[in-house]
Amino acid sequence: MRLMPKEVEQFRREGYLKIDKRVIDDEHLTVLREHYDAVFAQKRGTTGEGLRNLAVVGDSESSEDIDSAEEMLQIMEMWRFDEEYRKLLYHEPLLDIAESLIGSDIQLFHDQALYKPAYHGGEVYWHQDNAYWQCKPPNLVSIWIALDDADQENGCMNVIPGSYLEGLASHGRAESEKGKLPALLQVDADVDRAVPVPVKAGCVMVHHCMTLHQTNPNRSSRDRRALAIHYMPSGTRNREGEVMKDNLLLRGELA
Ligand SMILES: O=C(O)CCC(=O)C(=O)O
Repeated sequence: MRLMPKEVEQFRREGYLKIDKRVIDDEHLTVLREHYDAVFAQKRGTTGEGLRNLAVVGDSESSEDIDSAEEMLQIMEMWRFDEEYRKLLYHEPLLDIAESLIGSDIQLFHDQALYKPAYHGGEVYWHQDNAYWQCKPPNLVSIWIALDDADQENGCMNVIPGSYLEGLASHGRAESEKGKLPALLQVDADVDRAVPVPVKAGCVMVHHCMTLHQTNPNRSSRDRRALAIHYMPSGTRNREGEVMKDNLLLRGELA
């Protein structure tokens, strides 16, 4: 599923791309949803083993503080907990999309399940991913996979087209009307330039690690389950300046 030249051009211009062609078929989607729910159910019974609520307000993000009134749930490294998600890292259509944008030597930076439950799904504030990651060079791309239809009612992605060309903005701790959110960063964004990116279940959107993006709370009656896979060109350095040679090689060769 290599991207067409015009899609690559659009990504280079805007720093994101919505792909309406199905990347995950219905049967695969059913399996992924079942396994997603099973991992979340299993993690809910534990503390400190991968599940975080990014909507927690306070000074610490420990799981004891989980405020179930608002939930922006995250499981980092989903592939380590479930074989279906490990296999998904090697799903050819996803790697073809990544290869069209970052070349043929592709490593996993990490993946994350991002779950906004119906009625009380929390917000993710305007940010650039590389404000968290500080990777060098900042050439990573993320494929955000919708496991449910994601739209403006249940918290689809909003992006600022072209923002990835404008450099890294200075981020601070996110703050809601209830207080500071220790797990999230936030930056001022020119919301007049924002565009929503609704994505149907089984389809994806791709964004550059310098693209400004955000998702709204989910007050609808529909869950919004998603998985983001963050890909890096082999040879990328972490915030300490070290080449991340131990990260999984998904396609091609190590630099
Ligand atoms: O899924 C969300 O609500 C936020 C996703 C996000 O910020 C990301 O994939 O970088």
